[in-house]
Amino acid sequence: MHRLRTCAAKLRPLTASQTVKQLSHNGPAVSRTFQHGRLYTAPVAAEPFLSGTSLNYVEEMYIAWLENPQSVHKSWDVFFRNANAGAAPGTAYQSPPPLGASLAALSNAQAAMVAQPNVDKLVEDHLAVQSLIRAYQIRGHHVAQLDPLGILDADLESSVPANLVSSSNGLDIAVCKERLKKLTVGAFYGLDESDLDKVFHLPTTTFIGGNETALPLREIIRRMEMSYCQHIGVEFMFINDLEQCQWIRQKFETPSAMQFTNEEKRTLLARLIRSTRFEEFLQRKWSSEKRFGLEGCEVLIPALKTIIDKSSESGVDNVIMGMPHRGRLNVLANVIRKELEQIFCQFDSKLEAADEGTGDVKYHLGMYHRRINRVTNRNITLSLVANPSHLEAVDPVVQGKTKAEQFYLSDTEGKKVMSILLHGDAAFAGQGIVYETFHLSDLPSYTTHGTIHVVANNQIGFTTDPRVARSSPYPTDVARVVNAPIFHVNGDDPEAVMYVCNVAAEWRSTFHKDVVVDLVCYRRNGHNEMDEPMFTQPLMYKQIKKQKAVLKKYAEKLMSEGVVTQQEFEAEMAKYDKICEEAYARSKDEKIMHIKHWLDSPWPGFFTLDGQPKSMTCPSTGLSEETLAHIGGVASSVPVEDFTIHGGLTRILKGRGEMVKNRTVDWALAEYMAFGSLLNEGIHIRLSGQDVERGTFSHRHHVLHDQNVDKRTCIPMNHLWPNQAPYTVCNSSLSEYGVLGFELGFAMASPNALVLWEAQFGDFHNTAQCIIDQFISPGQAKWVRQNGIVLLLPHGMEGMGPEHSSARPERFLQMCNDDPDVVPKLTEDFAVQQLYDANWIVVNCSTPANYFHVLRRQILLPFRKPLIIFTPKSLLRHPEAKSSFDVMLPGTEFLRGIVEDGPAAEKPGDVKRLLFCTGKVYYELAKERKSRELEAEVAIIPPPPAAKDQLSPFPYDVVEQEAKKYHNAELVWCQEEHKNQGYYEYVKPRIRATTRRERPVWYAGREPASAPATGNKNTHLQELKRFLETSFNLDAFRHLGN
Ligand SMILES: Cc1ncc(C[n+]2csc(CCOP(=O)(O)OP(=O)(O)O)c2C)c(N)n1
Ligand SMILES: [Mg+2]
Repeated sequence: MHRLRTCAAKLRPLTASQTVKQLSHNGPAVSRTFQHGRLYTAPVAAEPFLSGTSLNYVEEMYIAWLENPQSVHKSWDVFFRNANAGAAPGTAYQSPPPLGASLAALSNAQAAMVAQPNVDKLVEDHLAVQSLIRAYQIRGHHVAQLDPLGILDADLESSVPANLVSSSNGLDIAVCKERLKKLTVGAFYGLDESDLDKVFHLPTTTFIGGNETALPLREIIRRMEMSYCQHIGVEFMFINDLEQCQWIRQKFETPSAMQFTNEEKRTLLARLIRSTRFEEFLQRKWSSEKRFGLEGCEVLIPALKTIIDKSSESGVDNVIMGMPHRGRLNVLANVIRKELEQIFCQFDSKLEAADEGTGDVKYHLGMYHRRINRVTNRNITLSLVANPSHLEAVDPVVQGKTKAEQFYLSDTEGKKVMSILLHGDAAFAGQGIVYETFHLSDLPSYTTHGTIHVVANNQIGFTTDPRVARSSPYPTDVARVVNAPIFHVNGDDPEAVMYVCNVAAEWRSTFHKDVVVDLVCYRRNGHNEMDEPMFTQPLMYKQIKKQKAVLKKYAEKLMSEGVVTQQEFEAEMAKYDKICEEAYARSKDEKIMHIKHWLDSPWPGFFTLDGQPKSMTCPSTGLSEETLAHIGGVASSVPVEDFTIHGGLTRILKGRGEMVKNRTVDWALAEYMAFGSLLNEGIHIRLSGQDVERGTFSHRHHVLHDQNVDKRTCIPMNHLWPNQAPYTVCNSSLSEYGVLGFELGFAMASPNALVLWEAQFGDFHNTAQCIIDQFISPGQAKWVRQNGIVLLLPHGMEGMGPEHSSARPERFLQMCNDDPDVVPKLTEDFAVQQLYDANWIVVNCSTPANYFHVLRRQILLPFRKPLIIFTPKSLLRHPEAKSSFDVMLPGTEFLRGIVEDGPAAEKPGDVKRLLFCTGKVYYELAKERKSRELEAEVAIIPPPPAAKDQLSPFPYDVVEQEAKKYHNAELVWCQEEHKNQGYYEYVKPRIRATTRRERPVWYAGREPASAPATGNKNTHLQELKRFLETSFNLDAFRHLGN
C-alpha cells in the first residue's frame, strides 16, 4: 500500500502552481521576488497575461532585466522599457523581429529566441521549462543510474517520475524523444516534441547554461540529464537556504564541471589498486579468516583519501574518524597508514598479549597517526576511534572527541579539526543513534562544524534486503532532518565518486554543515568471508558473480583514454603486492601484541614513557579556608554589573551566602567548591545533560538569566579566578545515548578535564545503556585507554513512582570487575591500587563534603577511571545534609567508609546490631534510631559527617575493621531499594568474605520486585515503615537462624 502511494506520488507531475509554491518556500527567494514585484508600475501589473503563475516567471525576467537589460530577450527588453515608460495595459508588448539564426548553433542561442506570436503561450512554455528544470533538481536522483549492478534501484523504486525524461541508455536524444512522445501533454508541463528545438530563457536557479542565458529545450534536457541523472544523484532541494542550494546547483550543473587531469586519474587508479590488492592479499594469505572485506566497495579508499586531501587543502590538520567493520582493515592500512605488519600479525593466533585486559578483535581497534599528506604536503593527524560491534554507537563518541580537540585548539569554526563518520546502509537507516547524533550537529555546545558522512551502501545488511530493512527510499534519508545535502553516487564510477567527495569536502569547509556521500555499491562476498550469500540473495549474487571489478573497469577506461598503459598498470600492482609481501615477512617477527600501539587517543605526558601512572598516591582533596570562602562568595553573588536576577534566585543566593558565613555547604555549594577549585588548577570542566544549567531540581543555577534582557546570561563560575580554565555548562538535546556518547568522546581527548554527564533522573541512563556497557565499563580492558567521565545519576526512593526513583545501582555494581570472594591484600597503597585495578568507581555520597571530595579526587588521581555517582534529590534541600568546611580543609579526603562515633562506639562489645547502609537511607535510619532510643544498641555505618560511600571498589579495610570492632553485633545491610535491586547482592558476598564467611549478612529493605518503586504514595510509606521496623527490631532475624 505504502509503495503504491509513493509510486503514485512520484508519477504525479508537479503543476506549475505547485512549483511556484515550492519555490516560494525557499525563504530568501520569496523576499527577493516580492521586493522586486513591488517595483512594477501599475500598467505592467495590469498586463492581461500577468496573472497567476506567470507572474513569478515574469518577475524573474524583470529582475534579470533590471540588473542587465541585455540578459533577457529583446522582446522582453522592449516590453519592460515600454511598461516602465507608462504604456497602457496591452500595449507594452511588441512582437520581436524575426530571428533567422540556426537553433542548433548554441553560441547564438540567446539571439535565437523564437518569436512567439502568442505571449500567453510564451510565458506558459517558459514556466513549463522552469518547472522541468526544477523537477530534475528535485527528483533527478530518482532516475540516476546509481546501482552498479543495475538490478535494484537505490531509492527502492523502479518507476521513473513521469515528468522527467530519462535516457536509461546514456544520452541518446532519440531515446529522449521516444520517451517524450509517450508522455502526455499534462505530464510534461504542456511541452511536446515540437518544443524540443525552441530556445528558452534559463531561470537564475540553474547553471546549466554556463555562459549562455538561453538554450533550446533539447539541450536543456540533455544538460539536466547530465547533471542529475547519470552516476550521481543529488538530493538537496529540501535545504531551506537559497545560497546553499545555488552553491550545489553550480557544482553539479556547470557544464564540464567534472574534469580531472591525467595525474589525478593516475592517483585515483593507484588508490584503487591499493584498496583492491590489499583485500586480495588478505584473502590469499588467510582465506578462512573473517575480515569484513571491502570487495564491491573498493572505491571507499579513494573516496576517503579525496575527502582528506581536499580538507587538508583547506586547512584541516586533524581528522577523527569512526567506522564499522566493513573495510576497516583496509582503511587502517591505506588511509591511516598503519604499518602493514602490525595489521598482518593480528591474524596470527599465537600472538601474545602484552597488555592487561581483554583486548579486542582486529576490526574494532582504534588508531592514531600523524603524517605528511602527500598531496598537500601538510602535516595531518588521523585517528580512528576504537568501537564495539554495536553499529553506529561510535558516532557520538567521535563527535565528542572532535569537539574536544576543537575546543582545546580554540578551533571555534572547525577549520582545523573535523570528523568523518562511515556507515553501513542498513545500520545508518536502522539505528536511532544516527538520528540523535545528527541532532547534535548544530547545537552550539555540541557542533563539530560539519561532519562528512560516508555510507558504504552495499545494498544489503547481513542477509537482509533493503526492501524489508527500511521504510525510507534511501538509507540516508535521516540526514534530511538537518538539511544536509546527500550525494548518491555509483561506486563503480570512481571519477564520479572523487567528484562528489571533493564537493562534500568543499561544502563542509564553506558552510560548516553535515553532508552525506552515499556510495552505492555491492558486497562481492557474504557478510563475512565465511558466509554464503546465495542462500538468501540468489539473483543479486548471480549478478555479482558476473560483475567486473571496479579496478579492472577503471584501468581499462584509463588505458582506452591513453592515460596509463597496461605495463604501467601492472607495474603499479606489482609494486603494492611487493609492499604487502615484505610487510608479511616482517609480521612473522612480531610475537607480541601491544594494544597500546592501537590507541586512538594518546595523552602525552600524563603517564610515564611505558604508560604507567606517575605515582600511586592521591594527594589530599581538601582546600584552604580562603579558597572555600572565595568560591562560596562568587557562588552566592552576581559577578557582573546591571544584571537583574529573579527574586527567587536572590533568595537562593542569599541562602548560599549564609551557609558560607556559617562555614557549611549543601550539595550545590559542595559542587561549586569542587568545580571552582579545579578551574583554578587549570582543569577544564564540562557539565552536560538535560537542564543541567539550572539543575532539574532547581538547586544548581550555574547560568543566571537577566530578567530584563533577552538571552543575557552570566556564568559566575567563569568569574572566579583571573587565569582560570573555562567552565562549560550546557543543556543538551533530549537524548541520553547520543549525549552520553558525546561526553565520553569529549573526555577521551584530554586527561586534564573533568567531563560530567548528568541524567535528568538516574533511570534514564538506560537509554544510553550501549555506551555504558560497550564503552564505559569495559573500555580500558578492550582498548587500553582510560577515561575519567563522571555520570551523575539522581537516585532515591521518594514516592515518585516506578520511574524517577532508581538509577539502578545493581546494574553498575554487577559490572564491577572485582572478585566478590577474594579480599585483596590490604597494603599501604591499597585504596589507590584498588581504584587503579577497578574498571570504574561507583559511589553514593551521603554528605555534600564527600561529593566535593570525590569530584576533586577524580582529577587528583594519577590515572583516570569512569566515576558513577548516585546523586540525591530530596537531600539537596535536607536541613541535615550539610557539611562543615572542617571536613573540606587541607588534609581531608573522600571517605570510603567511616566509623561510628556515637554512643555505640563507646562500648562496641555491647552493640547488638551493626547496620551498613549508603546514601540517603542513612538519614531515615538515624532519625528512627533516635526516636527508638537505640543509639547504644545499633551502630550505623555510615554516621555523619562522613559515610561509607564508596560501593566499588569495595572498602574491605573499613568493613573489616568495623566488623571486628562490633564483634558481637549482627551484620545487617539496610537499603531502601528492593532486595533484588540496589546494593545488597554486591555488598553481601564482600562483607561475608571480609568476615571469612563466619557471620551472616542480614537484609533490611524492600522485598524483591520487578519495578523499582511503587506508584502509590501510601504503599511507599508503608514499605518504608516496614523496613525501618526490620532494621531496629533486634529480633527480626532470630527465627531465620544462623
Ligand atoms: C546494533 C547492532 N545490531 C546488530 C548487529 C549485528 N550486525 C552486524 S553487521 C550487521 C549488518 C550490517 O549491515 P550494514 O550496516 O548494511 O553494513 P554492511 O555489513 O553491509 O557493510 C548486523 C545486523 C550489530 N553489529 N550491531
Ligand atoms: Mg550493507
